[in-house]
Amino acid sequence: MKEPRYLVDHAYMADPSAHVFNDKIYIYPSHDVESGIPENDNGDHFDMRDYHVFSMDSIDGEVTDHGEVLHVKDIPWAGRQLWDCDIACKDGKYYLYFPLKDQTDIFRIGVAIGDKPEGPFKPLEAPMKGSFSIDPCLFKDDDNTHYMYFGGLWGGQLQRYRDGKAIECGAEPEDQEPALPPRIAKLSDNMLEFAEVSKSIMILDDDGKPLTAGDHDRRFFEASWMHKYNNTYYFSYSTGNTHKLCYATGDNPYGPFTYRGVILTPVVGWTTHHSIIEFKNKWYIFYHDSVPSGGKTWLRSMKVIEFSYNSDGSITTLQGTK
Ligand code: FUB
Repeated sequence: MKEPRYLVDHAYMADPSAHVFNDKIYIYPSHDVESGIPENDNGDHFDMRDYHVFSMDSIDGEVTDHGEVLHVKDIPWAGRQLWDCDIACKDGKYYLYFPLKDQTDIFRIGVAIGDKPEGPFKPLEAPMKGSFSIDPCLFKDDDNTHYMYFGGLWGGQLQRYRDGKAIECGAEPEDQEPALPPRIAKLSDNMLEFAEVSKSIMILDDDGKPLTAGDHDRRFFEASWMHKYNNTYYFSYSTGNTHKLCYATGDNPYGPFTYRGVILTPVVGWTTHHSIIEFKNKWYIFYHDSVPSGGKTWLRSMKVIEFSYNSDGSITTLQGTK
């Protein structure tokens, strides 16, 4: 696969979280809609109300839309805005993790359970204790331990917390201070709670110093993803207001991770967001852009492209659509 492929044209779908279950690719995107809410830095225009699941048997084959699998009206603690979700499978059950504002407009992360990868999913009564912010990414390590990475700045509210605790007045650190880190927590055996208080993920430069808050070209903003290649842990993420997908590598799920470079240059649209899978011995990045909607940043379309590693484990930079 040399050229990127848009996956569906009947709906706007963003933030695709791809996984392989039962030899098929399943995709869990955000479902973008025309909300009519003016665009702002808080992301109010991303007023999504449900999730669909998609599947494909081969990377260039037909994409099946399994329809609506969870709606905001069925989530007991819901306020508004279903943003980027992700999934994990354990003992034949599928756990869909989703960020949603509660009735006080605070983002929390909820869980919904299904019997099949294509859903439907039944939400729990309350969000996960200790969860906050957005963009959950689920990673199963080789020892079968599940971890959740999460966090996102600005509309994602990560700046309202320090060391996992809410602060009185949310703000980003000064430019020369360490950037606000994403979070990680091991999941409990039943997959419904954190097994530990979430921890910071440190992203370091080549000198071993934390990337600073003013380093907008490299610091973490949102859209965590974790994958493993040749026994190395690859933490990838969006730089938000500089619109890049970057990656950093480490030797364990908690890091620290050393910044390695850009995976994808900016796409059309403000946000950039991705997932990475290996399927039939090839590696793919799923992502989105706003080309089909004519550049409307809140109406995004999901795509896939193959990528490769260099002999030193670095990833060849892909070009976005800008
Ligand atoms: O889709 C809403 C938000 O936009 C996601 O949660 C962010 O990662 C960004 O893609």
